[in-house]
Amino acid sequence: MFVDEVQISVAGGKGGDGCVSFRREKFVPRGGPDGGNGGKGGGVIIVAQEGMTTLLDVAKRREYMAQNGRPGTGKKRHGLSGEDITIRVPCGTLVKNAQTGDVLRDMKTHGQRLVIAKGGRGGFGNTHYATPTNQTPRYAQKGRKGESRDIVLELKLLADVGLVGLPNAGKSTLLSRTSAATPKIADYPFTTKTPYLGIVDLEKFRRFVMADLPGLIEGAHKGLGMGDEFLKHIERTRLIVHIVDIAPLDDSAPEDAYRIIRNELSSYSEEMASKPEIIVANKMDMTDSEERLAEFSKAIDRKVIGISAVTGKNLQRLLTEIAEVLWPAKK
Ligand SMILES: Nc1nc2c(ncn2[C@@H]2O[C@H](COP(=O)(O)OP(=O)(O)OP(=O)(O)O)[C@@H](O)[C@H]2O)c(=O)[nH]1
Ligand SMILES: [Mg+2]
Repeated sequence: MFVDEVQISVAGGKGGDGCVSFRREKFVPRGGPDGGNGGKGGGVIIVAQEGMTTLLDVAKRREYMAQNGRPGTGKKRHGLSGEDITIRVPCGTLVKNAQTGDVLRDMKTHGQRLVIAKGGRGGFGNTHYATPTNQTPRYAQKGRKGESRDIVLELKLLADVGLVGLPNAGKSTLLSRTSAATPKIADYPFTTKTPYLGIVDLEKFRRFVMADLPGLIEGAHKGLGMGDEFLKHIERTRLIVHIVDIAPLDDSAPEDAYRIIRNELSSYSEEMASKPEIIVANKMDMTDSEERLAEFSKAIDRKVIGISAVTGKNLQRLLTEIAEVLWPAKK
């Protein structure tokens, strides 16, 4: 499941109180003040983390409270600072003020940090207040409260493009060639077990998220091979890239493979069936592929882009075609 919106409360830890204390030693009847400062409260920090694709982990908790600072103690010992809490979110997560909906930050790049709730300052111990005219201050400062707020995390990393096809068509290979994602690739069907996301960077400011789905089989829409679960994840994509193996080992016809998947998409929902689709013939590095491609295109009476996810052939053209659907030129 992609969890794409979560509301949480965050709070920095309270600062530790300062300490009132006086030196007590043998032979030092009236020792001076020696109360230490309180420690700083921990902060709550949001960090963008590459490779995460859902807010599922974040959603396991409603409240994120950092640790309080420890109070100061005698002998001028300062309290320990409270520990920070780090909330890791996928790159592309918007941090919003839950009350107003204002975007506080777009966590775009890996490692980007946002201190969302500062910890409170620790209070000064009485040592701090000693002056020549008041050598025995009997007060210390309280620790300050940490910041607290309600925020909404919203993941914008929903897939724009969904890759579908029979098992072994080369979906994961294509994703790994066009993004930094590293899905498992192998020469047997059902290698991919769960949807996988990759970010494809085009030119500046243009990037899209592509979801690699596990291979679909006949009956997927009814739940065979968990196909309905997977199809759910591409419900909100704007475009389907349908990959067909142009030279399948069992010599089956590419148009049959194509129709099986089309049938699953339309049985799943009307909406799915009517999504824009780019048809891709993969493994064009295999022998006789040009002839096969021509036959295939003719059989289904649709335009087909021939690529090789392995050699990289025509990948740029495919990405350009995808971009044209996602960012149509204004007339
Ligand atoms: N010759 C050739 N082999 C390819 C090409 N693309 C993928 N393959 C091979 O096809 C096999 C399946 O590739 P995957 O990318 O795992 O296929 P998939 O569609 O993700 O498969 P599932 O996850 O099982 O649905 C692997 O052995 C790949 O190396 C290609 O362009 N040319
Ligand atoms: Mg795969």
